[in-house]
Amino acid sequence: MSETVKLTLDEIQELSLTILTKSGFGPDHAQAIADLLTTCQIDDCQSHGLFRLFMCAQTMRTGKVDGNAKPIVAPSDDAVVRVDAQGGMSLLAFDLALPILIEKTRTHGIAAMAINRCFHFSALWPEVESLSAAGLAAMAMVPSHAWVAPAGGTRGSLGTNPLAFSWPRQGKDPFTFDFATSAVARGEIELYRRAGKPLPDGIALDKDGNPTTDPTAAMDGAMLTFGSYKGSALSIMIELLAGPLIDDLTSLESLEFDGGTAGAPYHGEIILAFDPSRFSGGRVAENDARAERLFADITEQGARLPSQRRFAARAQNTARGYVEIAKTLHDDLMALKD
Ligand code: NDP
Ligand code: PYC
Repeated sequence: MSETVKLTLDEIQELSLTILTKSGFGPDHAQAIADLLTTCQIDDCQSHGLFRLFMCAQTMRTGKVDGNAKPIVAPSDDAVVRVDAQGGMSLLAFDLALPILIEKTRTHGIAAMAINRCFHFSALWPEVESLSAAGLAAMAMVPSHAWVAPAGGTRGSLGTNPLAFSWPRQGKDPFTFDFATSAVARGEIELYRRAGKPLPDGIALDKDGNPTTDPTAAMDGAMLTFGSYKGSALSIMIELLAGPLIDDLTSLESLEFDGGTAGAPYHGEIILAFDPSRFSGGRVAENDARAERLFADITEQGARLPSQRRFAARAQNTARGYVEIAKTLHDDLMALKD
């Protein structure tokens, strides 16, 4: 990062709440979003921290999101908890249904949360980590807007479709990964554009279907999936599980709904949770030890586990009580605030 500005955790909250409230979010949504952005910024997730305030403000400008939506959980006796976000941002819906998902997972061994009719702008790791903090393994998936070409294609059919997973570890940070199935998140491409830097090769096509390293051309063209046809197939799976399976929109339909207004994607989300104590034949401790042996074998050879960078950033930023963000980002946020 070139020139930076230091922000205390209170300053992140205050800046977020001011911008969100000024944009038109009611107090509950503003607080949930500010908490999430603070969590992401402490963990040094630049593409889904304070930077997301622009997307939140723009989504409110579209007039499509309800800044005071009150999510509703549908009663159910089975292992699926459905929560209707009522056209608001997704976070309050997740928070409302989380204790029910945990209870259902403990009852049935495996359970799912389906969030419907939500606008979605956020990273998924805080959600799966709230489940691993309760001793459960968890996965989460969402579509987005159809910005990503399928392997072999040239135009956007798929979303950037993140997949997140978290595995609880006794006395340690969980094993978590959370990544877009596009080669990088759309937010990363926006950060390259803001910094005036070219993209790495192999990430995007221009509008004529030619490879490009120009972030603006990439955003006007199509992004590529990671891992060629493998990432493409995973992305299609996410479209299906977090779209038609739960009676909600695909990324193609989300982009149509957006109608060129540049708001956050509007669709559903699916979260799956597993209770290890119900799967491991009464041998939780032995199976935990086997998982730990695997993690040790990985790290002993110099490889790092996903999320280790993030946990190190959390420890550092929490200890010193501030984060650093790009001055250009800070300047633009101050302009949004005033
Ligand atoms: P990255 O390509 O940076 O990958 C992120 C994951 O890979 C993290 O778990 C990261 O851990 C891990 N990782 C990175 N490098 C290594 C390495 N060398 N060895 C092991 N693990 C590694 O992120 P993306 O750009 O794909 O996605 C960023 C965020 O964007 C995600 O949080 C995602 O949820 C969010 N997103 C949200 C969308 C939405 O619609 N809501 C859409 C798309 C993305 P670490 O953090 O420690 O580096
Ligand atoms: O970075 O691709 C992305 C993204 C989409 C919605 C929120 N983040």
